[in-house]
Amino acid sequence: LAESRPEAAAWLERQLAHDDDVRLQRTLTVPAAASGESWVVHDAGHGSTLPGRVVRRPGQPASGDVAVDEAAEGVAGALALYADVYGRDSYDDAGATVVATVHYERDYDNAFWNGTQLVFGDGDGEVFGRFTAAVDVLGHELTHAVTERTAGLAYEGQSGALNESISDVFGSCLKQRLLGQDAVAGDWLIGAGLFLPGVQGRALRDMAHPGTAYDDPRLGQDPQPAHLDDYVETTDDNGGVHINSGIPNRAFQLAAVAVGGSSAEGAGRIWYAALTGGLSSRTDFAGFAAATVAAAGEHADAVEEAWRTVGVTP
Ligand code: ASN
Ligand code: ZN
Repeated sequence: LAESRPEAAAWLERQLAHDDDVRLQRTLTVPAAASGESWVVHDAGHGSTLPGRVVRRPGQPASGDVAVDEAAEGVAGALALYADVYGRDSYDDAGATVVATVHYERDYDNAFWNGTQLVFGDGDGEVFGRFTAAVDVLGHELTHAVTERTAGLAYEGQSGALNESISDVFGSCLKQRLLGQDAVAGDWLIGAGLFLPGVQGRALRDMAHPGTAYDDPRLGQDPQPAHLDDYVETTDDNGGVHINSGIPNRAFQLAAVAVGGSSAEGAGRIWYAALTGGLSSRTDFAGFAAATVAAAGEHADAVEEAWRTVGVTP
């Protein structure tokens, strides 16, 4: 493994070094790197000019800058997930080089895909630490690029909440795969470890229990609904795309456990087939649910039941 996937092995070692829970997890089972894996990490030096200075490419040793190395290892792992499990050659399925920039601006509390590349802030140092620390967030951002090139889900209302959810789905699949966890063992948290000590919260979102990830005076309470009855109608956040994603997130979590095995190879394959199966950009929850049921084969009943549990009729 260390010879075939050095970045993935380094990523797990880094987790083992700083996370007691992770230390209890089983061994890493990331397969060999796809040939032609292509990525590059840049350093913005706390400025806002992108992409910044090149600091690491494939085959080069760890840089010693933890944000650079987390970005490198996370992107390599994400490319391996897409290549090895879904047969996808980078985000465009044509081998595009994944460009990432770390140390973006100062006290920057987010990570994003800007249409061309990944960008990571270092956090403000009070509430948030560096955003490369959460590999599921990295997978979330790269998945925005995949969605853009496939279903092209419009970033508002239900299609926007699906767009957000699909990023959480494959971000979680990435994290669980790198940790060698199946759907039952996974914690289903997005962004665990981003909050610094003193913040009342476990993560940005909880896919298994939407609405319970945090409750802090500085952040308020996690606003995610866990059922369609509690869908939040708002004009903020493009119609609550980061809020209402709780509903399809929980459907995926339930489906992943019902299908069983690894989330990436089980329910993840069904969600990937739906995402890439020719959906319209205005697909709503029911339309996406129907696409997953249609792609689920022998698991169709289990997938339909997962959607019905969150109030969505495929
Ligand atoms: N982290 C956010 C996201 O990917 C950044 C954004 O684009 N609003 O959803
Ligand atoms: Zn997002």
